[in-house]
This record gives sequence, structure tokens and C-alpha cells, in this order.
Amino acid sequence: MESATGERIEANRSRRLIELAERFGAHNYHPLDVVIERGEGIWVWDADGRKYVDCLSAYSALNQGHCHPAIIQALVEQSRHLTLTSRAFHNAEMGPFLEELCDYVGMEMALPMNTGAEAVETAIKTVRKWGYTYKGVPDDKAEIIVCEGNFHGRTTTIVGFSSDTQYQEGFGPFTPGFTIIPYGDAEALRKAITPHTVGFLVEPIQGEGGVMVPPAGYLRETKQICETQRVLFVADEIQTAFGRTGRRLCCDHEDVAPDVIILGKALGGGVYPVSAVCASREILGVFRPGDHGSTFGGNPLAAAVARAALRVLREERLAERAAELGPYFMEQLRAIESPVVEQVRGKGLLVGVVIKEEAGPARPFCEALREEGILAKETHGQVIRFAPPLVIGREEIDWILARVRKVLPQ
Ligand code: IF1
Repeated sequence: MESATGERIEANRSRRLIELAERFGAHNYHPLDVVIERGEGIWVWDADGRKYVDCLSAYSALNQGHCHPAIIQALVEQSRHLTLTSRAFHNAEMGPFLEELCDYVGMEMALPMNTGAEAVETAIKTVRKWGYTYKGVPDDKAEIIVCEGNFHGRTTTIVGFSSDTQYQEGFGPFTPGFTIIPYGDAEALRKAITPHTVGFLVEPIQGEGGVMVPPAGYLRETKQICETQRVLFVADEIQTAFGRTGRRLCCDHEDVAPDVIILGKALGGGVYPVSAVCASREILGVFRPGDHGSTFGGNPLAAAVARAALRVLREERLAERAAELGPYFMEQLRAIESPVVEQVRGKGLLVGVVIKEEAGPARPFCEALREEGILAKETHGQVIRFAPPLVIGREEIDWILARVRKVLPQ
């Protein structure tokens, strides 16, 4: 038998590779027992040659699918002549990339970084400095409001305002200046704002929080509250942008224009870490040379890849595809009427199947799905998250549904 990359497979190659990973890698994850070796579009193959449909998309970093040819081509071509310059010099790719990104999100300026957490940290610095510069907040008194169930990354500042104690245990002390309010409750925001509040940092849908969709109108109402109180509305669209929920940005569902938009994941087309903070010239104008930076932020390879990633989203109409297939997928999942399913929720192709507590955790269902050739991951114990690449077709959705029907008791 040959592996996906043509190597002869020794018996239980996956097992040996898992043992290596467990012996030499810190155990900060509990992955499903599958060793992925090749990916193409929505499909992946493990080290023993088995084929699966990827229903996680690296937590929505693979909206364009695995190894998209146009994105790989951009990566290879750019890597042949220039990959990195640092920001000590200009490079030929960054300006055109940022122009296209600003056009995509409808903003005047962007600050390019690499990972999502770096972009979130950059947004925190941005709104704090905006508050000191334009709102007259006393130095070191800026406050940012966040929501229960948030997930914005893993730095110590960010986990410091998480409501999940596991993300915090053993990592203190934490950064002050953050207030946590219930998610989905606009009135709670109004009550929490003080004269020192500079920003409201919110996910339009909480992915890790269990694919939590807020009540209709929540984004619009909280944006209005922010406007009246001179608080910047900061949308963390790292997981929800780029067509994932069926629109360019998740905020588009409520016609809400955030003051600051944080992007990452699929901006890198699934091949390179690219993130950014996008805002008006006034807001991002608070930065002076030397205030902030990053060795790789805005590098020419990232810029070339991100331009290809944006082009694929547009040319293959991936948001429209998610807008059409997501509702179909959720409707068919609900039609299974499984006694173990409490609800099916989500938007576009960001879908959560909530397993009833009495039916036990979601993990065993994810393991059963793996046996059927579907890779899906549980989140927060009870939710099976389905987020396939947006290049998926209706017939492949039906392929998934046929196997989900076998796994969920009826
Ligand atoms: C892990 C979660 C998802 C994010 C939002 C910022 C970041 C993320 C809305 C930080 C990253 C990833 C991180 C990864 C698993 C995954 C995740 F389960 F952790 F919460 F997607 F839901 N804002 N989410 O979703 O971006 O620094 O990772 O590039 O840490 O286990 P990053």
C-alpha cells in the first residue's frame, strides 16, 4: 500500500507518527487519532492512506480549501524572488495587498500582522491609544469591554480576559483594564460603559464559545450604543470573515460597519499566517513610527498569498456558496430529528450541532464521524462544529449528511 505522498506504508504508520508527536511535542492539545498527510480541496488523506472530508478547515483558516492551486502558485512564484524584508524597508507587495484588503472590508487603512492573537493585541493597543489621543481618557485608565465565552487568542493579555478558567490557570498575573459582560445582551453593554471605556471587543458569532449566534439585532444595537458613548466597536472577524457565514464579513448580516475589524485565518488562504487590523485613517493614524511592529508583519510572501486568497474568494464566489449551502446543510441536519440533538445553530457554513447533556459529550460522536470519513471537532464539550472549506459542493454536503445520519441515533 502507498501513502498519499507515494511512500510505501509500513503497518500502522499513523501510530508511529503519533508516538513521535507525543514524545517530542508538548501536550497542549488532545487531537483526534488521525495523522493527516495530504490535503486537496475539502479532502485530506491520513498517513495510512485513508480519505476524509475536512469539516473543521483548521478553524476556518481553510475557507479556500486545502492547497488551492492559485494560492500555492502565488506562494511558489513569490518565494522564488523575495520572501522577507522586515519593515525597515518597503517591499513591492505590501502596498497593493493592503489596498485590496481595505477595498474588501471598506476601510481606509490596515496594519498587517501574522497571527490572529497578534492582530487582537494590535487592536487593543490601537483603541487604547485612540482613547488617550481623542477621548481624553487619563493615561493607563483605558477600559475595554469583552463578552463571556469570548475567544480572541492565547497571549497572557488575551487569556486574562477570557471567561474560561482553563485558559488562565497557571498563567497569571494578567493585564488590567478589561470588563466582561454577558454575550448577546446589549443592555449589559450600556450599563458597563464608563467615561474610560475606549472599545467593545466582540465576535459577531462566538466560534469556540460553541457557535453561539447572538440574538438578531445584537450587533446593530451594540454598535449604536458604542456610537452614542464614543466607544469603538471592534469586531473580531478572524473566524467569521471571508465568506464563512455567507457574507464578506459576519457583521454584514446586520449592515453593521465596525470601527475596527480584526482579520486572520483565511486571509492567508490556508498556506501562510496573515492577519490585520483595519480601521479609519483617524484610528490607525494614532501609530507613529516605532510604536508597534513585527518581524514578519506585512512581508512580501504573506502579501502575495493573501492577494491570491482574496482573489479566490471573489472569483469562486465562496461567500455566496456558503450562503446557499449553509441553510440547506442546517435544514437537513435538523430534519434528522435525532433524540440526542438539542439544536442545530450557526450561519452560513459555520454550524454547530448541540448534543444533549444526557447523551454525553460530543467527542464520541466526533470519533464515530471519523470512522465514517468525516473530520469534525467538538467545542466546549457538547457541540460538534461543522465548518468545511467553502469550496464544498452540494453533492459533498449530501455525502456528509448520509454519514451523519448513520452516526446520530434516530
Ligand atoms: C487554538 C479556538 C477557534 C479565533 C478568534 C482570535 C483567534 C482565534 C475569533 C486567535 C483562533 C483558533 C485558535 C486555536 C483553535 C481555534 C479556535 F478553539 F481556540 F477558539 F477557532 F474557535 N479570534 N482560534 O477563533 O488567532 O492567534 O490562533 O491565529 O488556540 O487552539 P490565532
